[in-house]
Amino acid sequence: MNRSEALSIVEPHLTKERFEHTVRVADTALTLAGLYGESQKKVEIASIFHDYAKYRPLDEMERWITTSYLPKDLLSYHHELWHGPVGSLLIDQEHGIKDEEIKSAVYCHTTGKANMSKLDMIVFVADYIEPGRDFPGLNEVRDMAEKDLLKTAWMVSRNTINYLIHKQTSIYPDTFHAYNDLTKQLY
Ligand code: DGI
Ligand code: FE
Ligand code: FE
Ligand code: FE
Repeated sequence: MNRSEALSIVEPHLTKERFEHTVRVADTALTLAGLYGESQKKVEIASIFHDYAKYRPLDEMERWITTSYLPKDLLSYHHELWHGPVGSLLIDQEHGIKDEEIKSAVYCHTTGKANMSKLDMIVFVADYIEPGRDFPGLNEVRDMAEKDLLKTAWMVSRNTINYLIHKQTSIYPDTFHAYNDLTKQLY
């Protein structure tokens, strides 16, 4: 599957804004792949499909979680967390994408997880720093993305947890697992 095939598969599943975000995530992720020596092919497919399930009806996502191998604890957290795991399943079911590294990067792009691969970190970071985003402290993260991928993933994880605490929302265990694992690797 090449870039334009992948883009034409995801486009009808996304809003115009979300599709434009997806293209920017792919471009950002490809730059990171060049900087950190990751397969351009895998990075391209994973980033193009990362939000594939974003607009599936909630009852459909709930059904996939209930009836598949996906962890059931997702159902007791915010539904915004479902589209990564469900997306990793649907790209296989609906488009035959069976590469476990690609599926993993789609799976964990919102929360991160322990033991993230280089590909996981590239998609996780690209989703956060793509040029259409505007978060507090983002320039510091963008600067770090040119120097140290692990440290950048750590900053994304830290900022996300800080933001969620500020919002007084519950935090999914994988979000903490990502932060703890990256912290242990760095400090
Ligand atoms: O799909 P996108 O909007 O491109 O971005 P995303 O999938 O990375 O994140 C969607 C939202 O999920 C974002 O506002 C941060 C939030 N989020 C990340 N981790 C957690 C979380 N929300 C909750 N409630 N709990 C988490 O652990
Ligand atoms: Fe997402
Ligand atoms: Fe993200
Ligand atoms: Fe995204």
